[in-house]
Order: sequence, then C-alpha cells, then structure tokens
Amino acid sequence: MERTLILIKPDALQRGLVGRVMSYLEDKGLTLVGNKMMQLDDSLLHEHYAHLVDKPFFKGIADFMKSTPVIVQCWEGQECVEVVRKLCGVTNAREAASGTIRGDLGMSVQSNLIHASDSLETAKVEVPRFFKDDELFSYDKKNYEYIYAPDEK
Ligand code: FUP
Repeated sequence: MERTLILIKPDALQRGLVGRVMSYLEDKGLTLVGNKMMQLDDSLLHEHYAHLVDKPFFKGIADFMKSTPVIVQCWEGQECVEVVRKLCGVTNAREAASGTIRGDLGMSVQSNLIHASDSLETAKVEVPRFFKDDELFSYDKKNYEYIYAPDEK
C-alpha cells in the first residue's frame, strides 16, 4: 500500500482545527502509521520547499511554518497519495471545492491548513525526511474488510 506525508500547518493549530483536519483522513478510511509534533527550522524548510525558495513569498511561508510547531503524520492506504491530495483540495483555499479540507475550512493560499505529498515519488522522499524507520508502524486494521473489497486490499 502507498504511504504519504502530511503536515498540519500552524493555522490549523491556532484555530483549533487539528482534529477536524485529521478527521477527513480518518473518516475516508486511511490508516495513521506515523504521528508526531515538530518545530520546523530553516534548514528543513529549505529542503521541503526547495521548489519555492526563489519565490518572493518564500520568506513568508517559512516564517508562517515556523510560527508554531506542526503536526507531522504518515498515512497509508490504496492510492493514498492521490486520495489525500484530493481530500486537501487546491492550494488556494478560496478556490478549493466544498467537501475538501481547504475548501471547507480555509480562506487563504498560505494559511491552507495542510501540506500533502504531491506524487508517489515525492512521498518516498518526504516520508523519510520527517520520520525515522522506527517512528513508522504497521498494524492490522480490523475494519479493512469493510473499507476495501477483498481484491483491493
Ligand atoms: P501545495 O502542493 O498545494 O501545498 O502547493 P505548493 O507546493 O505549490 O506551495 C506550497 C505552499 O506555499 C502552499 F501550501 C502555500 C504557499 N504558497 C504561497 O504562499 N503563495 C503562492 O503563491 C503559492 C504557494
């Protein structure tokens, strides 16, 4: 099964929406396999947002992402990377569809509640960027027979 990396951002912590954000992923039927709180620093943010370091808004993102600790999670499921991206909605929360995390809970481009890996290749880099092997878990989820058909597991 695929695994993906998410960060629950400082706006969700400040607004008391961590549980709500997590609920979208839990309710969908995904499995939480890694979970911790971290204070991000410039070095990790430069690595994580390497595709944006030259943009004029990068300092704003970095300051925002350092403004509180973040919740770092790894979730597992069939086609999990794309499923989670769809659950997040598009980057600009004002344009994100209703029913998505950003569409339902946000109004901003920067303060858009959640980061999620954008492809399986990215997830394979981002999960080990934030988690050591012994911080990730595998376990039998007893409700899987109700979440997936036998040939989907
Ligand atoms: P996403 O994959 O949806 O998280 O979006 P990006 O990787 O393109 O951008 C990462 C973060 O940079 C966004 F979540 C918010 C921030 N950002 C801005 O603040 N302004 C922009 O114009 C674009 C992105």
